[in-house]
Amino acid sequence: MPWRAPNRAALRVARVAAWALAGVGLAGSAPSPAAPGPAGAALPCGEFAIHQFAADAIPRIDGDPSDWAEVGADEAIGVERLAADDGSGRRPDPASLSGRIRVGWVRGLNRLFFLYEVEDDDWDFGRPGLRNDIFELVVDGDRSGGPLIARFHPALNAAGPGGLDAAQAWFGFQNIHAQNYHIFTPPGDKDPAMAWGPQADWIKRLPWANFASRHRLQPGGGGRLTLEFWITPFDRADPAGPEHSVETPLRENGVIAMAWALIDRDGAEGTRNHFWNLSPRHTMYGQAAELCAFRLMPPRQPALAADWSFRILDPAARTVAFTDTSRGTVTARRWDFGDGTGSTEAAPVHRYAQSGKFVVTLEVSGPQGRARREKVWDVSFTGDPPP
Ligand SMILES: [Ca+2]
Ligand SMILES: [Ca+2]
Ligand SMILES: [Ca+2]
Repeated sequence: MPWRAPNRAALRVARVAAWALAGVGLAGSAPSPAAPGPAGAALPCGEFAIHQFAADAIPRIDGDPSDWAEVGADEAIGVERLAADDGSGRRPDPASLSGRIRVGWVRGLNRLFFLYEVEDDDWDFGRPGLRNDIFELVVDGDRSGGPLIARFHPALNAAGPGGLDAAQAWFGFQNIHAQNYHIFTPPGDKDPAMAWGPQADWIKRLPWANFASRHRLQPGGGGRLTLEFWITPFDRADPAGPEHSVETPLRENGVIAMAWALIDRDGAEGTRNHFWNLSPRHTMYGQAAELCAFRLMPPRQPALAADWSFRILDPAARTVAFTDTSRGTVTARRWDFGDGTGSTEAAPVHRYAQSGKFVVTLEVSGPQGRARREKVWDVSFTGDPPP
């Protein structure tokens, strides 16, 4: 079923309880709106930085961390920031677990990149099932809040209308408006992660996710794991498939909700197990309001780069709305619409007197200098002329 735009009433309801709309009752119908979460909703921890990579510096998912060198130490989150969430405030013993995690994004891609560099004295992997050292990651891209796993749905096993059984809560609710991944560190022969919901067959594959790790670890031994991956945050991850789902649009300076826990299993029978949590709330794994705030950072050293977008408002009248989308500090701009006219506005609307195909140029200037961006025939009202 195709996605259709939500009406305004639905959006208003969504702001009240986006998580409730996201799942049960709507499964199998059109996706619920990708509404923003409650503005400024308080999250119990943060704010952490998501480093912005330039389009020509996107990390390659190969387990080689060298492409992350530009991420500053202030943008890395050390394992020492994690703690037990039982009120004790205990933190990991560096002899048992240490390292850091870095998160990145690229403007224009709805993907979250991670570099996980962790040392453990006793890597637990190679056994079947969930018995593994695990990086448990929870993402709520639009900060919809509320529960995200079936077990926490307030109407689970409730009598009467609105009540759901465990299967309904699983297929109609789990991981839909926010997502939980149990990433195996390292996976050994397993799939890289357990995606904890009925979207598992597609959500952890390309193009929505990609994982690679490098290590020389043996089960029960110590050492360093380097894991590199990306995932896609979804406002709605529909069990019916990606074509029914809505990615979270990532925007510069936007704040998403996210947290993770390192489940460190040490000792032959897991007698020394720890759940080291970035959030102070234990149940963040299934309660999106208990996640931390992460900001999608602007570029560290934005060079001046000219760019612009356009939208044809009326093809018959040939009116076009242009928008300056340049990066860097712009103090002056000059449009050449390709028909002998121009403008100095940031977002001019122009009417072309004649039909045709146009070469439009924007030149911007500021303290960093001057830049131009020309687009050939993007603005066209007719087919191509004969060669
Ligand atoms: Ca890499
Ligand atoms: Ca350990
Ligand atoms: Ca371990």
